[in-house]
Amino acid sequence: MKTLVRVVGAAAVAMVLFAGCSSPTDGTGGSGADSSASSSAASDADTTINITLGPDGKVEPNGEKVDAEVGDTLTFVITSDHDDEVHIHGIDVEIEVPAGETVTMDVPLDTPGSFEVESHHPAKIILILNVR
Ligand SMILES: [Cu+2]
Repeated sequence: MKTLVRVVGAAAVAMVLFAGCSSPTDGTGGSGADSSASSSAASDADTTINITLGPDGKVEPNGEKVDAEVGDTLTFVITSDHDDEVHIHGIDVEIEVPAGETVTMDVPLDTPGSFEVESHHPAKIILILNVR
């Protein structure tokens, strides 16, 4: 038992050190394993996603699916006619959008999965991000 505890402790230290030189916020344990072999470096990894919030609680886009790949960076350009937030579930990015302003934010994708992007006022699904 004591030996086991010591081993676990050492592993935890190693993970902290490793995390220190990459992203401190991922914590998903990666799995992945395959990392899609060749990856064929699909030229432009950057995609711009334009989002409009309002008027009358409408959102644009409105529930569309967006395919992306791990390693892509999505540039969100968000305009709202009211104070709102755009929340990317799973990635836990929350973008504050003040009334009448346009906010631009780059979101690097480092985790595969399906993530809902939603507004909060009102709560609507803007798009669904499928990251592979
Ligand atoms: Cu949310």
